[in-house]
Amino acid sequence: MSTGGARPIVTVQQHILEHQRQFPHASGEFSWLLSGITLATKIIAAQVQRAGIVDVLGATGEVNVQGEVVQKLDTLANETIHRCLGYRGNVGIVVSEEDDEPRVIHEAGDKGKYIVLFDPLDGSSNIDVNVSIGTIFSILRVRDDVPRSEVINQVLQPGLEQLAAGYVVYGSSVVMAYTTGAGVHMFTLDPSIGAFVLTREYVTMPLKGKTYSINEAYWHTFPKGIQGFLEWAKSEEAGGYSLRYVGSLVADFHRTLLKGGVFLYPPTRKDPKGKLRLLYEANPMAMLAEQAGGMATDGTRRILEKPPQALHERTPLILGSRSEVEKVLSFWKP
Ligand code: AHM
Ligand code: MG
Repeated sequence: MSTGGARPIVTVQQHILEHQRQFPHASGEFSWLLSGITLATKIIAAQVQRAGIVDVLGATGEVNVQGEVVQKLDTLANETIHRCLGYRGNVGIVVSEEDDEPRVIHEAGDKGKYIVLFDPLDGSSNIDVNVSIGTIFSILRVRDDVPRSEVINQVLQPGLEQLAAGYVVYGSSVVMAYTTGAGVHMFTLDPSIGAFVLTREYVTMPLKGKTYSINEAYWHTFPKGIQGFLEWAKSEEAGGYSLRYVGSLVADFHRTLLKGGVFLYPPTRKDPKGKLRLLYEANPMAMLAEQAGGMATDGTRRILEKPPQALHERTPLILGSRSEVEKVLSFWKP
């Protein structure tokens, strides 16, 4: 059909359906699962945009399994995702940053062949102050070689096994990025029609950038090599880097993906293994980064190759343009 010369409008649903033919795990079920995630993020976006009008700001008074203060929007986002995925027959296990244990939805057979892992609302400290926050997700397939009753062993798969990964950033506009291993694609939520519309296909991360992104307040507790890189980045020799740090991984990664540069969350005195979680923060971002031509490492190995040992395991994370990540590694040998 002719579009009369105008750019065709493609929604995320259409895009997934068309593209699933190109990858080996193609099935209508998989796009059904992804559409559960997009539905949840639209509901979360609506809540985020009305924060302050409806009573969703502030803390719940609880502390999660990671020892962090739980915000009302964290809980709301978590339950929204569970509600949207709970009735999709193909979801077997759901893992969330906000839950101590995985939730088993379907225990056997084809009815639950996917595992969904997510951080429902990343960047919680920014919720109350109208700064960008996000949702991160990762999808794995249930393993045939591990009994379904061994739920934790089912979930502890290295990032290379991810079938898909993505995020939604609730910023000045709401943008979703996803990959199924065939490039990174971006969609912007058009609030007037309630649909994510394709805005960028096959996104590539610039090979080099001019931004480094780190919480430099922890300087004195960083490894010497990281301090060395930061000194270099500020030197005349480096040619003029800028520091940008939102404090929401999703927002900092989104900028790095589009503009290049490097994001760092190294070991600190408070978090000797880094702060970010391997399964639902580092792994999905690493898959997106690599699919866009970038790199993701913990300083010693590729993030996607790390065999996870625990559900809420943390990892150091150096993520971004190849040139900058390699530069960091030239200073830092853990
Ligand atoms: P959260 O998932 O509890 O929000 O924590 C993760 C967030 C990331 O979004 C961000 O990169 C990091 O924590 C910021 O930590 P810090 O305040 O130590 O710089
Ligand atoms: Mg998070």
